[in-house]
Amino acid sequence: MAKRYFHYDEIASEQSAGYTKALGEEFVPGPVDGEDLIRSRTQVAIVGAGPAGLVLALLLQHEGIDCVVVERQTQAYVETRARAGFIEHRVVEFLRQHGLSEGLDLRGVPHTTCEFRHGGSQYIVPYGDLSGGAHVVYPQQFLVRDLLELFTSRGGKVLFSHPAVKMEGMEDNRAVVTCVVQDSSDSPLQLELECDFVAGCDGFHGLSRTSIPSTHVMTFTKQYGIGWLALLAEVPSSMKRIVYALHDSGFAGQMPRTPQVTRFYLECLPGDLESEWPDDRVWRELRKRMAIDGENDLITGPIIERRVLDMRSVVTEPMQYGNLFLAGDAAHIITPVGAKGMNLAIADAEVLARALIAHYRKRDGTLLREYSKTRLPHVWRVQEFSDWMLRLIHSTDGSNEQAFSERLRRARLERLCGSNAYANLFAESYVGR
Ligand code: FAS
Repeated sequence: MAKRYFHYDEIASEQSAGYTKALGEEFVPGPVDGEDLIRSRTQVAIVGAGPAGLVLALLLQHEGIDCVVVERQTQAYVETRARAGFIEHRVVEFLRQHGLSEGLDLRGVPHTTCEFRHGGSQYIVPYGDLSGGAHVVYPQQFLVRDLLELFTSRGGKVLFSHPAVKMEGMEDNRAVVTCVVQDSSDSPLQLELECDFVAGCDGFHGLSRTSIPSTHVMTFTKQYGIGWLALLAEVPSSMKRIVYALHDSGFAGQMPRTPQVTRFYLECLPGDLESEWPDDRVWRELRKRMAIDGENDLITGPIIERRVLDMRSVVTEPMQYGNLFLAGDAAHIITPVGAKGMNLAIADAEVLARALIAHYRKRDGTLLREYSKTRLPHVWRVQEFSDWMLRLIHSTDGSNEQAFSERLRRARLERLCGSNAYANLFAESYVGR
């Protein structure tokens, strides 16, 4: 059974034309020497074209380290999937330092204040002044599009519609990632990507984390018993900053995204159906919960996306197994409360890239061996902040001491707005300094 090695350049360039098209005369779809398999080789196989995978790919590419990104979805899907939008100060600095911030600098909007509303009053926290840092609002899908464009324009290869279905050999330096090549033909081909290292950047529902034997990992989960209705509305933001409204009927939040689209969140019951939240009910609840002295400045319009999210956080330890390294949501998920998910993913990619570069440039594997130990303390610090923030804006914390929790929430808010030390701590964690 002969296996043919094709350089993925050949594969990728043929992908759009579909595998049916001959690669020169010798390649036809279907059985090849009795084997409908393509084998290729790279130094680092990156699974997943989200923020973690693409930042890692660009940093490795810059150092001339060979890598391929395989992505389950199509390019169009990846470039339009709306998720996060708040980029931390530290991450903005990092992207600028590595020449990855052109779009963000051109179209991103800096933010230095946020607002809490409670009992009809508003409290503005000037976290930028307090921390010396700023967030930049730049939708995740825009950043992903920029990173993809940069990576491919510099010759990088992303194989879209290539779901990884198997990972093996990570524990004995013979790592192979097997992907199904989803193309128009009715006999899917398989691509086997041999590599030195696998970067599992395929999100929480990806293959990487589940490819680690359960005896080698511990998973820490926190279920909050709180649901969030995540909304995108085709309206400009009514308030020019992030607003957290703490209302007896539940939390409501407004997160600016673009001049035309705004992200809203509404606390709901976990397991609520999107169909139970038609537009008029959404706007009625948002108006009620965000009102100041009964007044409201909310601009309403069509809801273009709604999705019920279950508030939970999960951390996997360790974030590596042999030559497989997890980054981003593949290793940990966090509630969107503190807008930390994407920022953590990029921070993982930064540290993993540094470790891989040290391995290839200096033949020094120390940083790789220490990768998980290096990342986990930061991951847990951010989880701790997100947990604190969740308890600040919700009176429900899944326990049945509702009234007690409500008093605690009020006390936290009073302290945040009354103590400089508390506000400084909040600002530093919130802006990610
Ligand atoms: P990603 O999930 O972004 O990317 C993983 C990629 O791997 C995907 O493109 C996926 O298609 C691909 N993949 C999966 N399995 C694969 C396989 N077997 N083979 C090949 N490819 C595979 N964070 C915030 O801070 N604020 C928010 O408002 C916010 N909103 C969110 C809303 C939603 C609905 C979700 C799910 C998350 C949200 N997040 C938010 C968190 C989000 O930003 C994530 O933290 C961030 O996308 C993580 O980036 P990655 O780790 O790169 O994973």
